[in-house]
Amino acid sequence: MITVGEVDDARNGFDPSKLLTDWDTGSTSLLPDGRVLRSFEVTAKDREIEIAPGIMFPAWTYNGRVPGPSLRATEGDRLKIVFKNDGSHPHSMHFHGIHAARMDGISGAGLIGPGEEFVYEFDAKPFGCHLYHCHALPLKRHMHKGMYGVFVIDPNPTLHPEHEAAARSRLFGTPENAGWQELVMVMNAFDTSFDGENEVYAVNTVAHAYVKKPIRILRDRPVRIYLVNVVEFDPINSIHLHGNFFDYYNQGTTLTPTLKTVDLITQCQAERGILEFHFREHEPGLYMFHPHQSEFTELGWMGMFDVVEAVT
Ligand SMILES: [Cu+2]
Repeated sequence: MITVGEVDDARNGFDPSKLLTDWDTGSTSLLPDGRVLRSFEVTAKDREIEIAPGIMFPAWTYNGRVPGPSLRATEGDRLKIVFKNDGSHPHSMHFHGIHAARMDGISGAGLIGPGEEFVYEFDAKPFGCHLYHCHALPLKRHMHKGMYGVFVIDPNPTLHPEHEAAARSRLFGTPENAGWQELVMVMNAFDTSFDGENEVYAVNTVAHAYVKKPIRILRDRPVRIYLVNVVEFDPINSIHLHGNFFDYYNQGTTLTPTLKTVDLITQCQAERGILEFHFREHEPGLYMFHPHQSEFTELGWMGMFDVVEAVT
């Protein structure tokens, strides 16, 4: 039931197993008022990518990869994103966040032509699991060509004294955060025949990548997934975890779960959230995850966690 053959990760320039944990935290400096200025560089490029063995897709990318870089900041940072368009079409970066109209990534506000550059600047808020995507028209075409990525804003624990431990566990770079196994999963799909229907579905682009190379999970450490749905042409997507239940934080903007003890959540287009679970009481083995739209599963969106004892 899974794809036959191998995708050439080296030719693609990205490896789905590495995309799971590959965060771009930018470069930081201090502003005169003591705040952190966090700067990112993102370039739009045309790139043909292999989405299933032997199936090439003419993608439009951010930084040459699909999904684009997983941008990660801390609540209250001043963000500066230098966006260059080396592609063949007009593009932008539209952030799901709080910002001025002139930073919105629509026409007249950071939608730029080939060869141009724009700098988006705004404050990192609210904390949560967000996304960015191109907002050029036709939007569905620009998005589904690969122009999307995860945009996570970690909570600043000092601003959340009532849930400080939860906030610290989310804050990248803290010992509390290092205890978690964090994974980025972008549910995407590809219309390879350009008929307005998807032929290939995945998390992080390559069909069945995590069936062929299961995601290793240490049994004694908790798991946190930043999950975003960017599938075009199908209104609904979902994730179901086998043999286990999880807590869910819708859009990641709260420090207590919005759903407790569920084994499936549904996401419409651009919906996202954070899943938290563990396998402490499980025996080691392969635990499947997939959407409950069975068609998507057979066309590439399915994976496995390989739960193992802690390596000493
Ligand atoms: Cu675009």
